[in-house]
Amino acid sequence: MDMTLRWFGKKFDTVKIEQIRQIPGVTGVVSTLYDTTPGEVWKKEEIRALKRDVEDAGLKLLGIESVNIHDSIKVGTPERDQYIENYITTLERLGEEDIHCICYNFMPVFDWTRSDLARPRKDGSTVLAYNRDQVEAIDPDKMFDSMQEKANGATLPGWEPERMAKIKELFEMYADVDEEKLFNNLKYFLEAIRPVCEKYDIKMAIHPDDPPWPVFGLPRIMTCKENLIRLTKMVDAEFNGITLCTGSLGSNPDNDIPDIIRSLKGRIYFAHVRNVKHNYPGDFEEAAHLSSDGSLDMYEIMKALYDIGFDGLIRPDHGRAIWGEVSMPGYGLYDRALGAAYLNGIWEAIQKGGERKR
Ligand code: DNO
Repeated sequence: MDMTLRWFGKKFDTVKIEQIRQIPGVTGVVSTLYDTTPGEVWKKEEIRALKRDVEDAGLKLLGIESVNIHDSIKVGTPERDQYIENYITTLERLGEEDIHCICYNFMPVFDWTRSDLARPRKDGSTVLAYNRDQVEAIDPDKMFDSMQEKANGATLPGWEPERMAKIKELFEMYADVDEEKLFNNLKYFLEAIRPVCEKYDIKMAIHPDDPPWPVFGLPRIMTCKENLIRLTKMVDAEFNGITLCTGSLGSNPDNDIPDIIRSLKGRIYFAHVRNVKHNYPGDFEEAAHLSSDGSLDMYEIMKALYDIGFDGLIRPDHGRAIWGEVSMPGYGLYDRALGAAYLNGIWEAIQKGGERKR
């Protein structure tokens, strides 16, 4: 597997690519053209410039997180074919630059959602947190402002201000979209992009919905083992796989992550590995990566990945804000670096483990 970090590019990230280079065991990054909006065709020169920035620091651009999907594709409006064409052109250009793993999501309107981007913990750090009652008390029209005002001045991934400015229209677009429609529209999209993915050996790795339940009455489908398996079967081809995000799936205690990993053997191309702490039903907060700091068993998760022969990209995920760092919430350097080192340590121990000599 390749240990990576998510990097938002020179213009947008508080973390420097040279700093990422110094995290032991991290060989590459996943990045994106952060100032594009969903639906846009990515420019070749911009893809190359991003690649150069990464390679100049001695790292590899191993994947894209994300190429976001235009809402008309998710809703299935007549304009979707044009937007799918645009997406295909972007994939072609990425394929030509030797990029083979694309993370995307199919969440209506809002990407990852939290009630709090800086909930204090006992150790003095702050973390992203979710409280169902608090989220439900927010007027959906105000959700963007509520996230943005806590974002340390950063634009949050998946919360493009241009889209959010049209929030009412967005909600109207999705008025008659239920889970089945969303699944059908996802299938339509995947079938359309299949040839380009197969031509360039691009693996599409859908990100689970975060949190994995409906928010503001909007349907969410990438939520559990059954639905992830349904995705891989409905377009049963190698290119169609998943990003195994332990924190997103793991915020629902009913999801057994090691079991999900084993059930999706061969179709996991990217793993986001982080811990999450369940406080009580409807309330969770993020934690340090360490097993004992949260509710997930990180050893069992890494062991399941090891056992299925996982050889894709992996990255630590959201970190706590520690040591006074101010960054895009969840995406500082320090705690993610600790996470990468910890996950690499678990992996090495599993690899070398074997039978104990007596
Ligand atoms: C949040 C991220 C998501 C993720 C997208 C994938 O921190 O996990 O924004 O990158 O949903 O498309």
